[in-house]
Amino acid sequence: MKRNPDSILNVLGKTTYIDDVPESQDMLHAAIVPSPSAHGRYSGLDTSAALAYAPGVRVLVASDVPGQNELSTSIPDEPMLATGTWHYRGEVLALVLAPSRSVARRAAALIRIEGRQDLPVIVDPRVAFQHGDIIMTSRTQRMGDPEAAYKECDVVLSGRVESGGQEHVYLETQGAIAWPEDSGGVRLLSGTQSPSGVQAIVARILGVPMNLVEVETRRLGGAFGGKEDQASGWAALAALGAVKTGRPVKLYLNRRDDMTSTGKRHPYSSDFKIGLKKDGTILAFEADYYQNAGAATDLSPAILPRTLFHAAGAYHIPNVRATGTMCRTNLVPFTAFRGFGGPQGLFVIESAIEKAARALGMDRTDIQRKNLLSEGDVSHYGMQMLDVRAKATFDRCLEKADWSKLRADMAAYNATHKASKRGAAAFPQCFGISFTKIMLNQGGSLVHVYNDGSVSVSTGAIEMGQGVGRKIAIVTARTLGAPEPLVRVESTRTTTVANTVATAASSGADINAMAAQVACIEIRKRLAAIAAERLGVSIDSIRISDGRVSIVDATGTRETDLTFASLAGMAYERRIDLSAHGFYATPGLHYDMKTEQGTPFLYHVYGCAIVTATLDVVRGTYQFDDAIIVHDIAESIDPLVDLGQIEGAFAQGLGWAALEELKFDETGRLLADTLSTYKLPDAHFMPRMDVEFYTRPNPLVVANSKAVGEPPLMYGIAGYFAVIDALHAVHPEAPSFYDLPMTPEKAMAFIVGGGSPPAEGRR
Ligand code: LUZ
Ligand code: MOS
Repeated sequence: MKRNPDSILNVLGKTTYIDDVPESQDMLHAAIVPSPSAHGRYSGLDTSAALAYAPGVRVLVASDVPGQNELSTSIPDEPMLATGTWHYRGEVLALVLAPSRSVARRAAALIRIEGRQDLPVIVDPRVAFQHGDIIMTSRTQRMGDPEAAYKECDVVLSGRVESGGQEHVYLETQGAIAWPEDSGGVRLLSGTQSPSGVQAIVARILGVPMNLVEVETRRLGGAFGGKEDQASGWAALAALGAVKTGRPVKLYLNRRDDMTSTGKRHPYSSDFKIGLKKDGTILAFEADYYQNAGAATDLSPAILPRTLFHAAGAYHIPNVRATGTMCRTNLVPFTAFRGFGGPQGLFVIESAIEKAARALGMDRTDIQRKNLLSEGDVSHYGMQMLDVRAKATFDRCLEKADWSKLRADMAAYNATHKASKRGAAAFPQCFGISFTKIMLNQGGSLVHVYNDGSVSVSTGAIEMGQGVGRKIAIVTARTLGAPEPLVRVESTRTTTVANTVATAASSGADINAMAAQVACIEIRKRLAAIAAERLGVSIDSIRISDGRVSIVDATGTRETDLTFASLAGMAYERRIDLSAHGFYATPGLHYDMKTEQGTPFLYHVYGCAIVTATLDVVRGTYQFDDAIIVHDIAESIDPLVDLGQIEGAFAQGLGWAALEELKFDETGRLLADTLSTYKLPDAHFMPRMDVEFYTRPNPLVVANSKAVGEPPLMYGIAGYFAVIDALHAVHPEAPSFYDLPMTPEKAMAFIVGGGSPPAEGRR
C-alpha cells in the first residue's frame, strides 16, 4: 500500500511549518497583550515601560488599524484589538513588536492597563439566557406534534444534559508571517484552514482590496476546526505589523496564549423530553439546547443548526421539536471543532434513550435498533433520507461484538466481581455531509500538465494531516491517466485558486478532489484527441492509464508507443493548452430558514461503534477495553488515510466524552491552560480498535467515496455510556447522569454517593 508522501516527510521531520521558515534579519516578532480578566473596562494603556525596555520595540493598538478593526464574518462583535472594553480573558488589547520573540514577550508584560474596572462575569449559558444575553434569535426545527404524541405514550421522561467544551490541541499553535509588499498590501503565510477567509479579513483590517493580499498555506500541524475562522485574527495582526513597520512580522502563539485566547468546542447545557411506547418505539422527542457561544458570534450561527439537524441522531422519530439558542457569555468565543455542534446534539438524544431504557427495563440497543432510520424516512428538517445504512452498520456491529453473549458474559462477570465492573454501549451514527451554510459548498482547482508529463494540481484544500492532498493526487492521477508519482499537490494560495472555502465540514476531499477532477477531465479530452489523431482511431477508443496509452475497441485492447508524457510534449508543440481550471458546487442543496425545512446535506455518513469498559469500583477509574467500529466509508480512495482518520477521530471523541475537562471557574478563568494540566487521550487510554469498513459505493461523490473526517469522532459517545453501564452494575436502581466528560471524579462521586449524581453547576 502506498503511503501519503506528506506522512513520510512528517515522520522524518522534513516537512516545514510556519515556524520552520528561515527568519530574515529584518524580521520582527510579535507578542500579544491579553486582557487580564473576563470582563472589564479601561481608559488606556501605558506603554512607556514597554517602549523603553529595548530599542526597536513597537506597540500597536486599535487606533493603528487603517481599515475596519473587525474580525467577525457575521454580526460585527469581535474587534481585532480591544477598544476600551474586554469581554473575555485573553482578548487582545495590544500587539507588541520587537527584534526577537523574547524581547517582544517581556516588553508586552510591561504594558500597564490604566483605569481598569472589572465588570460582572457570566460563564453559564443558562444565566446568559435568563438575562436575555443571546446572539440573534433562537431557532426551532419541528415535525409533527410532540405534545399530542405524548398522550399516546406509555412513558414520558425528561432530563438535563451537560456537555463540556474541548481544546483542539493542534500540534502547531496558531500563527502567521506577513511580508509587506510595495503595493501597500501584504503577502502572508498563514496557519489557516481558510486562506480566502484570511485574505478577506486582512484586506478589511488593512483597508485594501483583496487583490493586494496574498495568502499561502503549505500545510498545518493539525487544526480540527480551530483554524477555520480563528486563524484570521493572528494573520491580520501580523499583517498590520508588517504594513505599519515595513518589515516582515512573525506572530506565533505559545501554547498557553493559544489555549487562553483561542476558541474551542462549544459547551452545551440542554433539556430533553422523550415519549415512548412500552415496546420501545419513540413517538416524540423535544430538546432545548443552550449553546455557550462565548463572547463573540464567530461560527456559532453555523454550528447551532448542525446541532438541530442532529437532534434525532440516527433515528426516525415522527414528532420532534428542537430549539437552540446561542448564549453570550464572558468566555473565549467558542468555534468550530470536528463535529461542529453535531456531537453535542447526539449526546442529548443518546442520553434520552439511555434514560428510556432504564425506565422500560429494556436493553438500550433494543430501543436503538427499533428506532433506526429506514430508507425513505423524512427527517425532522424535511429531508428524505436515501441510501440509508443505519441498520446495516448497526446489525453488523452487534454481530461482530456478539452482543448477546457479550451482555451475558458481562452480567456473569459483574455478579462475581465486587471491586470491578464491566459495561458496554453502542452508538449508531448518522452525520450530514455539506456545510450548513449552503453558499460554502463550492470549490475550485487549477491543474497544469507540464510538457514533460509531470502534473501540478492546486485546489482550495488545506493539508492538515488528514491526507486530503493524497486523495487529490490519487483522483488527479486516475482522471488524467498520469502516473501518480508525477502528480504534485501544490501549496494552497489565494492567487492560484481564488474564492475558496475553508477545508472543513469533512468535505475537503469531496469538494476539492471533485474540482480537480473537473479540470483533469478537460485536459484529458485534449490529450485523447491528440492520441486519436496520431493513431488514426476514434477518440472514444483511447485509454490513458498510469502513463500509458492504449486503444480499446471491439477487437480488444492494444498497447501503443504513446505515453502520457509524450502526449504532453505533443500538445505543447501543437500549441494546445495543458492547463485547466475546475469548479465544483455541491448540487441539490436548498434550505428554507423560515420553515426550517429543506435538503441541507448531499448525503449522510452512517456507522456504529460498540465500546466496552472496565470500572475500578474502589478508585472510580476505568479503562476502555474494546471498540468495535463498523464505519460507512463507501469506496475508500485511500484505505490507510481513512483508517487513520477513523482511529484519530474516535480517539478525539473518546477524549471529549470521557477524559478532557475544559473547566472555567466562576471568574471565567480557564483552569487547565497548559498541556501539563489538560489531559489528553494517548495510546494507553485507547481501547483495542477493530475497525471494519462498510463499503457500499456512494455514487454522489468523487470515486464513489464518502467524507470521513468528522463522523467517527461521535463514536466516543459510546465510551461515555459504557462507563455509565458499568456504574449501574454498582448501583442498579440509581438514576443516570448526563454530564460529559465522564471523569473518575464523577464516577467516584456516583459510587460513594450511593448513586446520586455528581454536583452540577461546574460550568
Ligand atoms: N464548518 C462550517 C463546518 O462552516 N459549516 C459546517 O456546516 C461545518 N460542519 C462541520 C465542520 N465545519
Ligand atoms: Mo470544521 S469543525 O473546521 O470541519
